Amino acid sequence: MRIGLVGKPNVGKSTFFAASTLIPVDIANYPFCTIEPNVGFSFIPSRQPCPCGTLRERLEEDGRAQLSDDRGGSICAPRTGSCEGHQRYVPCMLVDVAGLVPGASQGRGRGNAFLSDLAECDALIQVIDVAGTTDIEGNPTGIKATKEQAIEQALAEVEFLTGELDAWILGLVKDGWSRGARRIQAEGVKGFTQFLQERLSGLGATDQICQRSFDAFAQQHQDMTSPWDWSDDVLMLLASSIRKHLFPIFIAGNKADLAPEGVLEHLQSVLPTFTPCSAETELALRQAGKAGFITYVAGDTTFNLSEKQQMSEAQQKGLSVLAERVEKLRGTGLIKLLDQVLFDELQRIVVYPVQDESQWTDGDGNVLPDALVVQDGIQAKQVAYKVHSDLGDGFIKGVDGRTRRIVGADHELSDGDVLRIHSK
Ligand SMILES: Nc1nc2c(ncn2[C@@H]2O[C@H](COP(=O)(O)OP(=O)(O)OP(=O)(O)O)[C@@H](O)[C@H]2O)c(=O)[nH]1
Ligand SMILES: [Mg+2]
Repeated sequence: MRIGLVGKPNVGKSTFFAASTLIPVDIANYPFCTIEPNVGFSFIPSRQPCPCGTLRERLEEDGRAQLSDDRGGSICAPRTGSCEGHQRYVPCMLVDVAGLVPGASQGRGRGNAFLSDLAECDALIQVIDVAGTTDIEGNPTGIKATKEQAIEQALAEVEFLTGELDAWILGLVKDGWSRGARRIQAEGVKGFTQFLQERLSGLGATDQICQRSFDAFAQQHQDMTSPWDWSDDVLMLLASSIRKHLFPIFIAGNKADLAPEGVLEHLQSVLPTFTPCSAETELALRQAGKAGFITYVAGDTTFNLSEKQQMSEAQQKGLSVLAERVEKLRGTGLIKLLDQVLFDELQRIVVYPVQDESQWTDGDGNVLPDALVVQDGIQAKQVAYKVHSDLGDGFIKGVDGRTRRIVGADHELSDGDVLRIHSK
């Protein structure tokens, strides 16, 4: 599962990436600063509290254990990510790619190489510049944009990206179209969606995605009698439907800290997936947190100054600017957006496989070491396969860690479930 950060050059994609992953990458105020994609994990707060809270209560009631109050009372041992105050952080892969310029689908800029960087993404976050600081190619404009200019430029960015993606997919579909047309004639819809899947498998298109894309297309274009005569407009309709299903796009309205008055409200009212963001602010807060100047919980709308650290006047001033910004913007938007993409759009839940159903530990006694991010509706046996193929092959039964009930292979898990798997 991965989310791609896309958009024209110089909008703050790498800043978004660095703030979310804390991986240092090149950031600069000129286009094409990033060429090769950056790949890394962001850790996102799970929606349900970590089961280590429930476990702790139980252990305390039993009066058996001396439990530490470090980490806000969390007693789990995450193998990846972290947990603080029973708030578990789960990994989500992000890809920060080179900026996209008009004409990329015809090979401009990084062209097709760029597009293939996106191939395996399940969803895209398009980072746009809501402050109008850059032109469509990412060059700094050097002038202070008006509200109208900023809105116009932001909407042009959104339109141009979907246009490029559509054109790219159209190219792939058109190439070999006579074969596709023949398959509609000979095998009907089934054969045709298979053709699409074969053409687009490199982009991560599944049967289901092709089927859904085709269904949506067919609602707008019912006539299937002579597909070899379909005009480019009709094929574009198909390409666009595929793009919508293959790459759901969310908009990060970045540089919100510099947006002229009224721009954010307007964009929010016309773009359904729009979230105002300030990647630069998030990056500064995370770095200040890491250096011990503040305590900042990613996604929060405030932070606290640390009493321990001595600060210079300049540092204090910098932090008060940041405080004003996060208060005004009500958070930096990054975690809010990632949460929405991961849990709402991609419908992921978090489940905790364990080996000991009462202690919720693995074989080495680690408490709740793994928090798996999986598709909602996943069944017990599928979870076993996620842990290890042997565990899936030899699946006998599961035990729900909370209720201690035995569950079968097709038992559907819920967000925050603990599952013990018995296997041959
Ligand atoms: N004011 C403000 N500036 C930002 C924000 N995010 C990024 N920037 C600045 O925007 C410029 C470009 O940032 P990058 O992250 O390198 O942009 P990019 O989209 O990765 O650019 P390319 O790799 O060239 O495509 C840098 O000068 C950043 O400091 C923000 O939230 N607010
Ligand atoms: Mg970059």
